[in-house]
Amino acid sequence: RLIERELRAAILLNELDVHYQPISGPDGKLVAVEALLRWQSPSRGNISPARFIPIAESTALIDQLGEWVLRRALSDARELPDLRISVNVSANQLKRDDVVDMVARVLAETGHAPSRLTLELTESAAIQTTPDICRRLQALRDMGIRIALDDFGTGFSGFDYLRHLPVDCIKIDRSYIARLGGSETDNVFVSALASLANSMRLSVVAEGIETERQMLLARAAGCTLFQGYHLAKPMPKADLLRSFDHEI
Ligand code: G
Ligand code: G
Ligand code: NA
Ligand code: MN
Repeated sequence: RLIERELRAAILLNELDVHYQPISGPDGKLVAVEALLRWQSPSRGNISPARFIPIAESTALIDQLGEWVLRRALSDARELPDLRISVNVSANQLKRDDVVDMVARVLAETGHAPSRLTLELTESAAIQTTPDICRRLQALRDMGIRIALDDFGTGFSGFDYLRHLPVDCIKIDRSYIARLGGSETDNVFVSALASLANSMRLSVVAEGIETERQMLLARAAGCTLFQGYHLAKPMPKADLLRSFDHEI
């Protein structure tokens, strides 16, 4: 397919970039950044990962792309203060047995402690809860890496994943956060998800916080970490570095 060929070329031609979106604690203090792929194609303009990731996932290209974004994010992180780095991992990447070695190798190459890294497991395709997948996730956790379930509450079977997959964190999908304050039911959903996660000793990220009111309600509902345009948009590394200068 055309876009698959172009995407292969884009990696070689350096058309891909990584932006970073802050994740904050309840006090607004920055604790982590999420790495988000960006593709600026000279012919097609900006192409969203929502479009090209599924295409990469339907081929082996997702493995190459996944390694590329991890290496870029961890290299960039050498210039950042001591924040955690969240990198998205497609469930498809976990189908390969060498994924654990790949992550260990990139961490060693870039000189980071594994505890600095969170892998966000995304499920544009259903995640298989096979013993092999669980074993790979556990091997990553044993190294000290955190595993987050992304977009929790949407998609295939989040509760099933929570029961079977070894994880440290859920990220409540932004569609739930957007409805906070809408009705009592909407608030109850977020509280229930956060309470379930908290009783499993998992951390809970509220995604897509766009207003101060959503921030207050998400905090009241028991979310422990916060991400969204109200706090900061995804930005190039240079802008992120500049924002630290202002703080000093
Ligand atoms: O940043 P944006 O809203 O455009 O991202 C759209 C989707 O693409 C999100 O679901 C996000 O999780 C996904 N995405 C962004 N970067 C990566 C990446 O490096 N790897 C994978 N697998 N998904 C990504
Ligand atoms: O699927 P995932 O949660 O990884 O998607 C992350 C995407 O969500 C990023 O591409 C980012 O641009 C987008 N995003 C981040 N914060 C907000 C927000 O507050 N509102 C909306 N609508 N999108 C957001
Ligand atoms: Na994500
Ligand atoms: Mn997410």
